[in-house]
Amino acid sequence: MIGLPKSGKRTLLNQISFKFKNTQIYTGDLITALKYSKFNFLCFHNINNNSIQNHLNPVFNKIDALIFVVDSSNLADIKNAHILLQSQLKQLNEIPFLLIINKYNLAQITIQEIVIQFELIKLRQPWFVKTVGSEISDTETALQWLYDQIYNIKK
Ligand SMILES: Nc1nc2c(ncn2[C@@H]2O[C@H](COP(=O)(O)OP(=O)(O)OP(=O)(O)O)[C@@H](O)[C@H]2O)c(=O)[nH]1
Ligand SMILES: [Mg+2]
Repeated sequence: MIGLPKSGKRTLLNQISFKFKNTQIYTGDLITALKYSKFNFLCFHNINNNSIQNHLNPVFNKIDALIFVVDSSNLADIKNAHILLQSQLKQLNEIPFLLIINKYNLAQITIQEIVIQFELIKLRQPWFVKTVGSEISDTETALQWLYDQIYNIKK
């Protein structure tokens, strides 16, 4: 999981670990690691232009999917979010991609506009979009989709 600062990554992780009673196995300034059913969940809190691969320690030596969090209440950040997303997707193989549109209760942009602006139609890998608001959000369907994608690929 990556996203610009203040996109809401940490809040989302806390909600996920609370709701699904998953264990945060490590949390720090740079990364949070979470055990979510059969896959490990890694959040990079301060990713910039460096490749995710460069941040990986030997325990997490392969990335199976990418979750990108974007703050829909902050129009000024949308362009930078797209740039970050593109630079990261370029460095990863065609892994399943989940876009979480955060703070959708305060959105300044619609889901359709983000899909167009982020050029998701052009992606070659499977992708899925989920909007979340300030309440404990229903991330379950999106995470289940991700799990199914990873599982299918590994079968
Ligand atoms: N309205 C609203 N605010 C949110 C939501 N999620 C997060 N926030 C707020 O957005 C701000 C940034 O959230 P963080 O969870 O710290 O996001 P972050 O900076 O991406 O997390 P890290 O970079 O991992 O530390 C905080 O003030 C949160 O309270 C949401 O769904 N709705
Ligand atoms: Mg932060």
